[in-house]
Amino acid sequence: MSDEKKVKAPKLADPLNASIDPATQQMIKRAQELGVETVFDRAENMKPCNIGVQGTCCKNCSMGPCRLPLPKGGIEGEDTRKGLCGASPNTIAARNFARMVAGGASAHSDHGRGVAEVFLSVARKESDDYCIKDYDKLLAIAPHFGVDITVDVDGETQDRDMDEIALEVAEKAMNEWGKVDGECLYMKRAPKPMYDRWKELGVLPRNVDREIVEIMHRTHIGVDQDYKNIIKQATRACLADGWVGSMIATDLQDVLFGTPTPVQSEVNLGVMKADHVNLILHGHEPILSEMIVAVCQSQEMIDYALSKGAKGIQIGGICCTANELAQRHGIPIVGTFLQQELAIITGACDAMVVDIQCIFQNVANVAKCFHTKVITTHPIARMEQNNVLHIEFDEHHAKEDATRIVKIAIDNFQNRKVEVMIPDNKEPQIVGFGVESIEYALGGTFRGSYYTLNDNIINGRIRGLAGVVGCNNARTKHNESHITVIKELIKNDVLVLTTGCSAIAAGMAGLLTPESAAVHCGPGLAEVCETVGIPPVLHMGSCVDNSRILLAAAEVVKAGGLGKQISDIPVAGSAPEWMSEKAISIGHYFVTSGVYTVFGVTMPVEGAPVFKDYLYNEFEDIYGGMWDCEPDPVKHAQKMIAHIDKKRKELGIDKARERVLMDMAARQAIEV
Ligand code: NFS
Repeated sequence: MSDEKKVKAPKLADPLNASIDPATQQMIKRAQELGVETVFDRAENMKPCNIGVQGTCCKNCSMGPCRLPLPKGGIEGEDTRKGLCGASPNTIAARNFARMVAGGASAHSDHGRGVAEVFLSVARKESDDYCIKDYDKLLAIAPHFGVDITVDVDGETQDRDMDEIALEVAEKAMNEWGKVDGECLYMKRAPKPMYDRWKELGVLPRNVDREIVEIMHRTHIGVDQDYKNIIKQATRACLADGWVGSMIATDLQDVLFGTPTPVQSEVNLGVMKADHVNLILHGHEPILSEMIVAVCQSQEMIDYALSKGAKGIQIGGICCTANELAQRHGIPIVGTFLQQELAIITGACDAMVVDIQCIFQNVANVAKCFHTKVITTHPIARMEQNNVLHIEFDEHHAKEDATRIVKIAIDNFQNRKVEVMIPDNKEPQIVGFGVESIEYALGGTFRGSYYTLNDNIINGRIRGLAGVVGCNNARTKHNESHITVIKELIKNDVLVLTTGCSAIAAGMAGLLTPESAAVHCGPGLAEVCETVGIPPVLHMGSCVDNSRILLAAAEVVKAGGLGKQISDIPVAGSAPEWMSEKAISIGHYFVTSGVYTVFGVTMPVEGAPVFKDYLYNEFEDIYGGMWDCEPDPVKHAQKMIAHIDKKRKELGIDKARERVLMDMAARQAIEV
């Protein structure tokens, strides 16, 4: 036998099994024809570690990694598994879970801090490139920071100077990451009984950074060894994410760039244009991308693009940057997390500009096979490959940086070397719903109230609400679970609120249009959507905008008739194809805010059944919400519907009650 080892050719993904989306299937095939590897192929060749999947691999010190898989057939009698230090499977799984929360909460919250820093520099008038676009929103959020919006002048109440308000809000907001005393101010935006419960349980966050640091400390070897106590800290940190870091990110982005209102847009790879400069913005923060949009719309840049032979500049977004730009400007969305490599494989991506989070390092390798310039822009997110340009973005010279980047994209238009192939597929969509616009859609300027929504829930036209959010995961068929879960929900009259890549998936499947209601919804939801003119699936923005879903739920409570806290209302959460630590943090703040939340794929708790039972069952008595996992998307949706029905029953609205217009005879019959 020869010494030469036989090297097996890597397996290739079957495009039809990899995604339900024809454009994605077409581009996977195209990549394979060109010999360019994508995540779909890699998923065929690297299988996940079974022990890590169970959540019971501990690598928090170098005596390990200690691996504690669940024995085949489960545990009979006492569970004697332990790591070298004696850590139990519950401790290990809880530590790993808490560290995922820390990772996710830090990502959202550091994004929030970045936005707050830009807002502070605007309030201090250090930057001319940005300004406050939404003063109403500034006035709406100021009281939550304890900032007065009026002043008393000689016994008369007068409006306070806007610049003063902005500066004080900016300083107070920044303080939430590291203040010494007290608790995070935004926690009081939750319904009071929930706030009181958090206080009683001792999980109100003190400041964002501290809660994340404390997770890292507690999960170091030899510190916290009680899974319930570890999870208590994870709860504090995730609440600091959802109700503070993410919520401040959303609010200040709205103040700076405008609060979204429903706007028409398009989605999928087909939004790219062969005869235009295609500039793709990928990542999360809208700070840079907002400026790039403004620069691209300038006549100077349009003329420059024309001078290079292009017919114009097509901007497109990927991941949450896409959602941010779509909801404020109607900028088309190119695709989800799993389509990032495919956008380059079209051969028409002249520049892919990235900032932070969810960016595959492999986009740089794919770009080597094409003319695409990959440009990193954030000091904390660089790439090692030498074909990547780094242009560090700074809000103090934002316009200059953005102009440089746009010019690079335009100059690169003439360098295309591989035949361009852009799929035809794109769908129209309405995006940009939020707390304010739902209220407006349901009641108009003067009658705007969540009571119309509540009324439709009480009378049974709308069975309940669902937040379907989160990522794609190459371990599952791209978009299949998102779409199956959402269709099952709306078929059963559940109104869906969506964010992140799930929202993009919904758009790609044509579910973000009012017309889709007649095709896919049960009769009650279809009637409401038709009357009001809204889609049955409401695009609420990016993943930090899950804070909008929390606030919408709080508004439903406030409007009355559906209980006193979020856990009372018929609502459920879902992340059918989750993959990121951010998703775990979001799931945990949904749960601990009172929402029954089902994840797809797998959950890293299977190796620790006692810990799993704590999260999946015992939690309901503590927070009103609990975790669950169901990879089968139909069963997944059915579990959510069963929970919604349980809540309807508890509220006594399980039998549909129509408001009947009574004539005199009917009234007299009652009075008798
Ligand atoms: Ni959310 Fe947005 Fe998508 Fe998942 Fe990534 S883009 S912050 S983490 S993959 S939904």
